[in-house]
Amino acid sequence: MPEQVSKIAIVGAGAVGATIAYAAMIRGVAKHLALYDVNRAKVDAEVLDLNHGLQFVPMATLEGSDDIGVCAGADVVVITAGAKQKPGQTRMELAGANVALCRSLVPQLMKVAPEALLLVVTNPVDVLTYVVQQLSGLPARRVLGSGTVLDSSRFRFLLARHLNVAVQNVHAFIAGEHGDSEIPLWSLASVGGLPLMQWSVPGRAQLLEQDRTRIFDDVRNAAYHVIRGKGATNYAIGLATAQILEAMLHNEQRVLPVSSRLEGYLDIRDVCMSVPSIVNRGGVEAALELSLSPPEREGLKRSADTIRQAIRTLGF
Ligand code: 6V0
Repeated sequence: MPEQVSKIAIVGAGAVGATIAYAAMIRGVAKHLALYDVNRAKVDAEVLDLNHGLQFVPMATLEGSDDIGVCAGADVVVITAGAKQKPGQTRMELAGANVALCRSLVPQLMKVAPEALLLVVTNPVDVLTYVVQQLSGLPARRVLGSGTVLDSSRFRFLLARHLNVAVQNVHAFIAGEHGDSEIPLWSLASVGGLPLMQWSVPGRAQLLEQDRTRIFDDVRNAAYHVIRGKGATNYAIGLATAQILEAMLHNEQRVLPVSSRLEGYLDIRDVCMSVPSIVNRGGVEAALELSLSPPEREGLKRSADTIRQAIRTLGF
């Protein structure tokens, strides 16, 4: 069987775009990587630096340009271009500028890479996933956002550290907006098959209500802390995005809390946000209908309302 050759194009070679390229390259996600950025000096420098490391990773080629034509033939286009949060700024405050960017970017992308799946990372990611889907005219399943994949990994890290168990054995999701209205799905969280709400292991820390409050606050405020210290978040989102890309390009059928358009999910419609969903070569195949607790259902609905209101304010 001929080897399947795949290409990822990344729009925006800033802190996030360059780190996604680095993570994808190390994991050997695709044979070809392309970076596109309006800042020629920046994209050239990032690609040169990454190319100098090719000897140490699985075989791949890497190119960059300030010409969008470099994205031609991509299987997946990752959108990371645009304004980012300044210290203290919320993700929603970026909406106006980044929607304007998408209005000019998406029609150009549809010309050069009409077959691609689109993966939105730029914030506010749920609003932009909806906007990009509308502007592209693509079926909903072909446009997804990185959503709360990052928030869920922050959640799992903090739980694992508190309980002193491996992060790989903690299964827990943050759902809803990738932002201030997100919610933790405590009722479904588990460690090695043990529901987290029943956690009690001799010699280990308990998970009291005040611990849960503190852990979720730390998840929700994580980006604010990192941005205050270093001006951007890049490593974890780079790895999270590389995993989403793998799920797509390698047809993994992986369950990830990506952002996608919901139409009738637990009575939520006409919005993009994150719930655990099956991701494969076609994009988002299905959002899993979970049996949530009443407060979790209410929380998800409120989060959907927040995102939908922002979408309407922007004229979509
Ligand atoms: P950055 O380092 O300022 O990079 C942005 C890049 O976009 C710059 O290199 C610009 O030159 C480039 N750019 C601007 N306009 C265009 C255009 N029209 N076409 C091509 N390139 C363009 O920002 P950073 O990389 O830190 O963040 C990028 C976006 O990702 C921001 O909106 C962040 O808020 C968002 N993030 C989203 C996360 C998530 O979990 N979804 C996580 C972290 C950051």
